[in-house]
Amino acid sequence: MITFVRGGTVVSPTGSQLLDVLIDGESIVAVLQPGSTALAADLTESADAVVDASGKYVLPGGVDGHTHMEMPFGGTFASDTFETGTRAAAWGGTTTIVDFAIQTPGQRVQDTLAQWHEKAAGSCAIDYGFHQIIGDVDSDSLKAMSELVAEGVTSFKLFMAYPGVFYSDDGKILRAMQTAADTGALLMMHAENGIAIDVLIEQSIARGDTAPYFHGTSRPWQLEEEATHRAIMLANVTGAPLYVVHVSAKQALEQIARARGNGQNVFGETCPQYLYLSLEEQLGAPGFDGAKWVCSTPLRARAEGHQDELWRYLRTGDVSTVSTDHCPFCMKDQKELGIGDFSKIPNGIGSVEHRMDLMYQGVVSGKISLEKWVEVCCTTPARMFGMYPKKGIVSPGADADLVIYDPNGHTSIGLGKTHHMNMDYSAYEGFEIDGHVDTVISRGRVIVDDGEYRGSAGHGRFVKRSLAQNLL
Ligand code: DUC
Ligand code: ZN
Ligand code: ZN
Repeated sequence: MITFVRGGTVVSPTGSQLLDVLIDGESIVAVLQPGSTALAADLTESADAVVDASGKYVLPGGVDGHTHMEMPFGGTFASDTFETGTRAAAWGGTTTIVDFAIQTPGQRVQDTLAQWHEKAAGSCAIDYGFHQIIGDVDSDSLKAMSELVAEGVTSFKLFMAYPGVFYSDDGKILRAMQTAADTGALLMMHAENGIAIDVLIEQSIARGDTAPYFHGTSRPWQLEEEATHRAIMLANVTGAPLYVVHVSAKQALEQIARARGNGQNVFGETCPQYLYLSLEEQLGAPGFDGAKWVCSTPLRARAEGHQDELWRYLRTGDVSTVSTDHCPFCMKDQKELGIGDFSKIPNGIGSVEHRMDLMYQGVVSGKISLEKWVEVCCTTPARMFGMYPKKGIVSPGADADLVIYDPNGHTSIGLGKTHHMNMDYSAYEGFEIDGHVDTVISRGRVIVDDGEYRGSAGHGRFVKRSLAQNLL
């Protein structure tokens, strides 16, 4: 099957250019100067399908490097399955996700990865890979880390938060980082001081400060900055490359920027919720409504200026990627578990469907360039997680994962309008986007076509990843 994508502006981190794209089967085989009109006319005649991209952007499919489909957490499960979550991702122009297999104490790492493979296989609309959460660092799990690298699972998340659940102390972190340094794997860190946070939570509840707002105040930025600094120092001692997930505090980013300035392999990830939403407006919503936005790290105070700094660090490159940390829970029966006690609200926000749009709005408002949009949402996540150049670039030899994005289109975000995630609310209700995902192609197959879904569960394949490709 030959598909010819004609007349669009192909966007990459290094520039934007009018180019035609030729797809044969699952791969891009050529990008052509539109000046070659005879050839273009010929291809328009002979191709099995022609996609008219005139006046639109042609992007590499979005790569969301941080999602949690069906994640068991907070006494329930994230409400999107691999089927519903990857379908929603496709609607929003994301063609690859990297989800997290989870090991907790008492489980063999390999068994948990096998469980996640089982959940995802045959269910996904788009391609997917796995990171592995190590919830119990011991000699078996350290050995498993080395084995998993050979299986294409090349990144491992540890937690400095959640004592008694996922938490690793500094000694365990050091050992896991030594293994990461030996194997070349990427060490991902949830950097919040969970021991101190648990004391603040206990004190808050005892005072009667039980509303969702106090989720934010019991996880202050100082405890994100401190943990980020500690993780950087431990990584420095061991030589492990470090990727700090879901950074929300500007002070944590200062730590990351400083380490990068010193030449250390440290990378920051942020998420749309930290760029747009705040402690005052969302977590502080009346009644129990703030529960919709309970996630960790928490939304920060707008008045403290975190958002502007996060956008700035995107421009400077010290925030390397924007992922969603898609971890959806419905209000009914899920978030409601925390009525009267915010600490029982399952932590997470769902937005896998909206990342490309929300970040495009940053282009419209002049916060980032068009090329930076593609860099942080597509190309750098592909390189960070060892999938480049199959993913993350419009180039011959790459998988034909493409998004045709209409800068003259419009997207209204809200429950009854564009929302395909399995959630009974939208974290971005009422957001208006000056652009629209028109067509989405996954490995040569059109899966979203002008408001029509044409994908299928099981089209998505497991991506065996190599080591990070963007180390300093
Ligand atoms: N950290 C995540 O990365 N996702 C969900 C919850 C959390 O704490
Ligand atoms: Zn986390
Ligand atoms: Zn997460």
